[in-house]
Amino acid sequence: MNPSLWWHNAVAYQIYPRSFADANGDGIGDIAGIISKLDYLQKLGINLIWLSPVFRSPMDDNGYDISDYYDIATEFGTLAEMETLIAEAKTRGIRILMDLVVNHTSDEHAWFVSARQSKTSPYRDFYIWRPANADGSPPNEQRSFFGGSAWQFDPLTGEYYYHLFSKKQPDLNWENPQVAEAVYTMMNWWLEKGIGGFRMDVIELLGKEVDRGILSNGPRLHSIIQEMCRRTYGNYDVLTVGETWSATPEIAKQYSDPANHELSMVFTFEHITMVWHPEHGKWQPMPFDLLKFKQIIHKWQTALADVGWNSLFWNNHDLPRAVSKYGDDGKYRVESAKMLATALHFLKGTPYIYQGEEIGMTNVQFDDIEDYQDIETLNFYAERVTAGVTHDAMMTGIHANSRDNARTPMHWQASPHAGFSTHTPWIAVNPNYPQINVEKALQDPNSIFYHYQKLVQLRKNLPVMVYGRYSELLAEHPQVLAYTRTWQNEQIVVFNNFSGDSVTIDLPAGVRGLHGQCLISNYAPTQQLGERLTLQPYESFALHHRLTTP
Ligand code: TEU
Ligand code: CA
Repeated sequence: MNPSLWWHNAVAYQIYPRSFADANGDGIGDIAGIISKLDYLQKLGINLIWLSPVFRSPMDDNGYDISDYYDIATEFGTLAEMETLIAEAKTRGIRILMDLVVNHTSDEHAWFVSARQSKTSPYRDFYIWRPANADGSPPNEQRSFFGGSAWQFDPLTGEYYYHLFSKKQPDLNWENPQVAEAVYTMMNWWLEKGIGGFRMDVIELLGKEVDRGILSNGPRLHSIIQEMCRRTYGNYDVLTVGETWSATPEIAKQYSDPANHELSMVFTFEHITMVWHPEHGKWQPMPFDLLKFKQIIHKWQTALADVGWNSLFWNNHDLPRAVSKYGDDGKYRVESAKMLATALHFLKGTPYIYQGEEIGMTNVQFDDIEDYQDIETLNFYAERVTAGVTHDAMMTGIHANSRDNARTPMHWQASPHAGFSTHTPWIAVNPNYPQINVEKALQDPNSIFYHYQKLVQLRKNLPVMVYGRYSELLAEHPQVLAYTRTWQNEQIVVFNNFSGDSVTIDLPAGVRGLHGQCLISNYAPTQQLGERLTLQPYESFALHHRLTTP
């Protein structure tokens, strides 16, 4: 492992610009709003921002539908403001990761506008077109991830185009080398502006073979990424993180092994999708099973121990809030949010905090489907209710897993609209903002915020937290996630009670009786272990000690 890579001990913070901070009072978050909160992020201690897309976009999928990669969405600001954001972040030691969305563009991108005009357009082959079947039906049965067919008939030229997401997000044709060239030019243009790297949207789809029904992990995928690396970010000291829903540990290793010159790391989702129903997916959630969760964490920590690198996250802009999904967002909200933070940040990899996680923001439960804004949620609601699923059953799934759980405005204050905006926001605020907000968190030395601040600081100062070998403890315990990290003669022992019960455990030989320095805890600090350990509801702590040489 090369210890000189700056992102090994970095902590990232994800911003969803539409929902973060609105500076000009139109109800929509913007770049000026982000700039106004950089001091807050510096106080948290993070040194990397993953910025969800801010490019010019008709916002069919809140910016994941880009119509101009070289400009900023009008509602978010200007290119000059983006440059100011990069510069202002830099003076605070913060780098900015841009969201690279190149599986598809918007249908309003100039390439697609030209492509659809005629079969002889120079951009026709930038996208994926197929003739209709003899009866006029689409070329095949493939479905879009947002519901409905993956094929959209375009009457101008009488052919279908392919879209894995909404019909306003036509897929680029990565079999056309001109697409790659155009994307490299754009990536280098942003790299020259001094960005810290890229988060790469659904990168695993780039090698797809549509006619054979191969979507993820297509045969050309890794050569596409290697060439992209060589032609663009490989020439800069930046971080790249790919979004890869179907990566196995072996595939993740392939992406993130530095010898392969592909990506710094990938986001993998096995710990997320484990509660999705095998057939009905996220709309019919299954109960959380800690033993299964622990096996998944263990598997990934072990597989990438020596080669490759993990990213660590509990939530993002597509996922429910961590404290609601894995903790208790009622009685033990504060304890369980801190426990989840500790459990994640002591693992090996680069942690990503999603906006609002650091104050323990929770899922939202709107009663009315009209209050939801997310295209995926709305499409599936319509599709399934038409197919006979009841409103109540659909709302149960939406409350658990709608992407809007993550997208309600950030809570800055107890004032109207949570201090996010002076105007009614584009999506309703979570009504619990008077209790859960940044202003309150900053005034309370025991807040979740300061717990995160401490974790971020510890990672900067403790090589054992970054490079230590991970080893599992109490593998069979159904309520407690525990592990050690060991580096040279130092060791950190971490216990996390994932339940609302107090739990007493018999400690294994290796940790019995040890004493050391309690690095962090969410109850009174524990410095000394006996033969048994009792953990309070959601209690967690990390103990740092020196190993005596045998
Ligand atoms: O997400 C990829 C993706 O597959 C999602 O649609 C995912 O399946 C879903 O959100 C899980 O609930 C990325 C972005 O993160 C997402 O916001 C975009 O909508 C999507 O790509 C299209 O760009
Ligand atoms: Ca605004």
